[in-house]
Amino acid sequence: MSKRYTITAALPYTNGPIHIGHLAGVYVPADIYSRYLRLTGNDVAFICGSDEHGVPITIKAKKEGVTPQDIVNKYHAIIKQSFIDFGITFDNYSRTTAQIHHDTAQEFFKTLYDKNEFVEEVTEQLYDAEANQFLADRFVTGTCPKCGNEEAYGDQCESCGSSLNATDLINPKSAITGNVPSLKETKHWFLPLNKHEDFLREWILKGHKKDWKPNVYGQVKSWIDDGLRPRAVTRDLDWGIPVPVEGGEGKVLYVWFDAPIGYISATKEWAAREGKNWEDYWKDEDTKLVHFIGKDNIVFHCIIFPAMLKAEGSYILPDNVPANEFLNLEGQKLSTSKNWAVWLPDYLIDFPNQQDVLRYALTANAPESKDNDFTWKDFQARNNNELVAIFGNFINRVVVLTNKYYDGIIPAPSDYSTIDEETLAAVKAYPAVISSSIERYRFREASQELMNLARLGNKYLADEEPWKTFKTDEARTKTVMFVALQIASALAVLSEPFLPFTSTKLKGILNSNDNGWEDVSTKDILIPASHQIGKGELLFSKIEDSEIQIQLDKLEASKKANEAEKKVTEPQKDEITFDDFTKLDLRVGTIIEAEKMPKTKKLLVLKVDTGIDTRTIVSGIAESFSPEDVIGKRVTVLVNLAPRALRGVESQGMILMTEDETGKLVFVNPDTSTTPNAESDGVNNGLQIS
Ligand code: B3M
Ligand code: ZN
Repeated sequence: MSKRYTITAALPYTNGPIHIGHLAGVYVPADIYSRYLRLTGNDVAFICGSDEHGVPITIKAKKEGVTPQDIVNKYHAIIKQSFIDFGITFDNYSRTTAQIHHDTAQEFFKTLYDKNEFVEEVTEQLYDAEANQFLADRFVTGTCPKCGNEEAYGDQCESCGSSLNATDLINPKSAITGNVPSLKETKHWFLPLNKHEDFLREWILKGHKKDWKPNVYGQVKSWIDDGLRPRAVTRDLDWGIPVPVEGGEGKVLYVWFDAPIGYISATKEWAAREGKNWEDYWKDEDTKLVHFIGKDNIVFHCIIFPAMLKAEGSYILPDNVPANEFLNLEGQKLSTSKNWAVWLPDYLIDFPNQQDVLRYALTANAPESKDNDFTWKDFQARNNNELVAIFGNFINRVVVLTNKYYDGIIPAPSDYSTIDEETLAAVKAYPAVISSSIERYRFREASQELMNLARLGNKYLADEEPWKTFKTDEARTKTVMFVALQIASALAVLSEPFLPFTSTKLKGILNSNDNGWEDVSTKDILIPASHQIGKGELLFSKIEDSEIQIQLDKLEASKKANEAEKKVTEPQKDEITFDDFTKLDLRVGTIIEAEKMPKTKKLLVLKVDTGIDTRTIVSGIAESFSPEDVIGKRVTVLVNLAPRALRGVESQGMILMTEDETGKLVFVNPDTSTTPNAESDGVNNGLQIS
């Protein structure tokens, strides 16, 4: 029986392209679910759009010397195209700078304001006097009071997911000037989440939310158990949606207040275009609302937005929020700023028309219950060992043999053997098996069930060997090929949510597009005898090691660039005179003994023959060199540095070190033959000073 669904996918920030982590975490699962619901006859509004407000965009605009609108216009177009390229079938992909969104968000705010759902309060907020700017959200970083993450933001800690007020941060630092912020009074409107604690506890913890994923339910429970606090829903910023009430001049709606309302405004926009009633999708209790997000957005979709909807009073609440965990790349966290990512536009350049390969690899390895790692080797294996060797190989054999034996005309079967009947019965079971996984948001599992159907086809052909019976038993061969073509037709239908481009191609090859999801389990014949199929084409092609190496080299280059960038070039110190310099007594010495300083990670205790004497020098090079590495090494020694006690050992001098282009610690190499103690202009104790 058809139901109505509103499916939302997190609105991507428009301060950069999207990468494989976004696809794996949010957009591919949401698209699989939406395609499946449509295929099974439901009324679906699949909604998304660009999240165009928020501090990251203003930071990027400042950095590039353009306006925030320039930034969002650029990336809105890039992101929207990426979703089209990867077959993410939103019914509407809108944007939060659209007028309809400004109107909807301001109206929503005004409704809560008029219902006295906000607490209006003048509080002290973090302020950067030099930048003349209040510091909220990404304008300030500091240590998370919950988990100690030192790079938490003013509104959220991405490490533990906690939502924060900027004044919660320990050792806050302005992201604009680096200054320690001061406090300054300002008025804001707060949503008193504490007032909604009982409702949230009832709705989620006591209510029927046991079917929420454990990673989601667990996070929400811990926040509610910790006690909820009022959250500011306005900001002293100039980029965003103006606060539509008295006293709101110079203030905008907090981005996480306006963004989720973006789902509603995008639905309105779509419904108006399609002649539908948007309220059916947001105010009808029979509509099922499902939010697809990453785990860092759980608090906003399970606590804050539901509290807003509840306070407004006329909206439905989410039925489920199947948040995924994070995807890592080659063992490291995906990072936009470190360019440690696989950007969707770049992928399509290197792997043209292979969107389904990435969709499949990301689904089969999705971070559904824990963070997971994307490796190019796994990507290659998923393609070569599954898509090519199982799915593609089966289809290719069926199509080639049908064309070779029967000119592409499907032969009529004779009586089915037991194996035929068992195989066709197994095929009929797959819609329910895959449905069960999809309906529980287990898309990894569902994708493997689809691959099992292709395995069934391969096994059937391998067991029945029509290429052998063709010469000896015409009737049997026709029956086997007929059965194999039914399996191929089932794959064409059931693959659509996962491999939409392949499904379309396969339906074209079979010249058949009139089977629905349920038909695979109800119809005895999906594709009839005498039907003409096409010549066929390879659905997938092998990915060579060389193609993978190119990707690994790209990441290596990113790593090197990051290391080079990390080497912050310290500003030059205060100028000294030549006289100051001549006070330094630099000698060429030789390390004759070396040992690690007990209980320390960084220190080596060295015995150095300085040419004057043999002395002990403690050097912080243990993380770069082992004692064996340095014995016998000629080094540059500052011998007239006042002795210092380090961990109880007196160090009588300093060995000069520097860094090479990769940031690795190296000795200042006294590669000179001049004997020590030669005093003259420009030569200071054996070291050539140019
Ligand atoms: N713009 C995405 C993020 O936090 C955020 C989602 C909004 S959904 C209403 O990466
Ligand atoms: Zn934290």
